[in-house]
Amino acid sequence: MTLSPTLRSRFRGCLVGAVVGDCIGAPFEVTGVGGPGSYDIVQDFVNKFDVEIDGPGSEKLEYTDDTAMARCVAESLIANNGQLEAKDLAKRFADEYMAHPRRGYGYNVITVLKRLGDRDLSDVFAPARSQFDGGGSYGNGGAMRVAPVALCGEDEVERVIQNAKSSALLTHSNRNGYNGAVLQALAVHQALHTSTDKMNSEKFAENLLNTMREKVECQTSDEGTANDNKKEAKLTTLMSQVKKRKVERDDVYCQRLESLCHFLKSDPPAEEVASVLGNSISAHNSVGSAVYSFLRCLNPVEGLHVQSPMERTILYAISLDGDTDTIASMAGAIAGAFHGIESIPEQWQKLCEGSDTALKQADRLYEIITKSKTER
Ligand code: F2R
Ligand code: MG
Ligand code: MG
Repeated sequence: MTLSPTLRSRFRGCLVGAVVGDCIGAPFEVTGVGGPGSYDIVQDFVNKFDVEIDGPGSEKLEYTDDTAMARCVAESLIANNGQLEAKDLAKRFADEYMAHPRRGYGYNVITVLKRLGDRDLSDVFAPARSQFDGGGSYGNGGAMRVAPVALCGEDEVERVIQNAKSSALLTHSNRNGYNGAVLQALAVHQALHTSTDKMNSEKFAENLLNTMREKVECQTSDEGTANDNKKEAKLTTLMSQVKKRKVERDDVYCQRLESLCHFLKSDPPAEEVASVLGNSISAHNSVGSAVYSFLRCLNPVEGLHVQSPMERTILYAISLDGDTDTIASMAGAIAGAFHGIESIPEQWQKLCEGSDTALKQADRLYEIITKSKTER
């Protein structure tokens, strides 16, 4: 029987896992890995760390916007005793962007970050609402930074959902943008509270699917207006239209999770995973891949020669190609919350810029959460 890591170790693993995923994945966001499943290229890159860390003038792997924004979320939660304060978070995002604009931010979110810095702004959610002609962004920027919110969820799933949504809405008002953050936060939260000897990857995925179906994507625009009979009739019509492919389903994360559950049984090649679950900059085409990377890598992957499930998760996520830093960062946060800090090689931590800050922030959040629990 394997001993589960302590909760403190899981907090640390989560935030540091997100940083190493971002830093190791970032060089490939620009160059690509040469197509999904190019395990050798990613493995060769990591194998060079041995030489680089001891060599003269070894340079750190730099973090990008994923880590810059996640640090703001953690700082804000620490300053507000574990509570999510949207105004405070908005100011931190704006200040961070103004201080270090060259961290590879999404092309459109920059407009929002500049407006969040306006001292006269009365509604901090307004700039995000006007993005894309009022449609809002569905980029994965809300999801990539949400892990600290999940750490502060304690055992309240509703709180995780609400806070993940609020934190994302500051920049991403499209339902696929903020619901991606909700799914990522739920995955981190569930990983954090699953003991290693009770892990069952299929059940883990089914549980996420049920929560998204019952508490998140069930909320349609006419929510609360129709009575139960009318709702049921509408659902039956909708389902028959979906079967006839007359309308697109708007529960895109449930669709991704259904495919993910199927993949856990069928174990398709990386090309198929990337094509169905996605590997792009949009949240609905990347969060599912991060969750799958974690679950799939609990077991060995043919062609990926690494023993540790944590390391395997990061390498596999990057090997999906596309938005490599973000998919690896999200997968790293989930895997780290499950496997704990001991699973992340010290050498990786030393090489990745920002690991030390993530470690300190994890400890502060852990102290806040455990203190508030004992006081109740
Ligand atoms: N920006 C990048 N990568 C590009 C390369 C950067 C390069 N290395 C550099 O140095 O500059 N990566 C980062 O961006 C992603 C997170 O983006 P976020 O925060 O969601 O930003 P944004 O701008 O809101 O959305 C990203 C793009 O998605 C498309 N998009 C979103 N909503 C849309 C909509 N409603 N309609 C049409 N398109 C929409 C747009 O192309 C946005 O620019 C992470 O990968 C992070 O690493
Ligand atoms: Mg990035
Ligand atoms: Mg990215």
